[in-house]
Amino acid sequence: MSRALILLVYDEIVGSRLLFDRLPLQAFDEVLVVDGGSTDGSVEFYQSKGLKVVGQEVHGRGEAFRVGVRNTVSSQLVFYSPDGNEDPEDILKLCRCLDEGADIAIASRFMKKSRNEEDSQLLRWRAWVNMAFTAIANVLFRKGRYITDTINGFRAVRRGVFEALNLNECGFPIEYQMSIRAMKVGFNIVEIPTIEGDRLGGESKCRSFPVGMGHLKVLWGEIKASLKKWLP
Ligand SMILES: Nc1nc2c(ncn2[C@@H]2O[C@H](COP(=O)(O)OP(=O)(O)OP(=O)(O)O)[C@@H](O)[C@H]2O)c(=O)[nH]1
Ligand SMILES: [Mg+2]
Repeated sequence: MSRALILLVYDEIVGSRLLFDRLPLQAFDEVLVVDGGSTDGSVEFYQSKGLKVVGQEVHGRGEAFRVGVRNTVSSQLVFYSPDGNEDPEDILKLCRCLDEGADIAIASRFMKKSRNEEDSQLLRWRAWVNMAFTAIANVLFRKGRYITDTINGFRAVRRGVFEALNLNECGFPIEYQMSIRAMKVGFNIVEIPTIEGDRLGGESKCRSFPVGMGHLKVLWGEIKASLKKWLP
């Protein structure tokens, strides 16, 4: 089974430098960097390491997923964001889940033995909103086991599964759209617990309010699509 590691990068020079040596590059047939328009030296950094970097004609993290898939050929795809949130140790664990039959393997921030970025805070708004979106997706669309983190983008996916889902979201909610559509079809989604680290440097591209609204829009779109199928 061939494997592609797809790095999603938009001005992540600090995390990229600190994490690079911990990436298990030798275990992959292809490594591709999808750049969202970095101006902080991230592109030059990866090029200096001999990696292929492709840019985006259309903006957005969702589009970056599609660009990554279009520019690789391997049957297993792992999406990794080098900003500090994602533990490189989990990369091969996700691949192993696919080896063992999973269609999608998600690094969950909300399982036993997991940690999410906000766990040390009293008010964990982002985590709560994430869990609420996940609960709604499970109630409405789940066919198999309960998925604890439908939103984390740190995941591995079979190429055929990614292509079959026909994802059209351009921004952050692509992960939610992927999870919901996979739940609807009944694809085998497996999760592993992950310890979410803090951002190592640079700035978040995820603005909570518009991204939250984007998730609502994706959810509504998926409900409407299901209603159209069920209603005469
Ligand atoms: N290629 C590409 N990468 C992106 C784009 N937007 C965000 N990213 C990357 O996607 C990853 C996740 O983005 P973040 O801004 O960290 O979002 P987040 O993890 O929800 O927010 P934090 O909690 O602040 O880390 C990072 O590695 C970003 O560099 C984009 O438009 N294109
Ligand atoms: Mg992040």
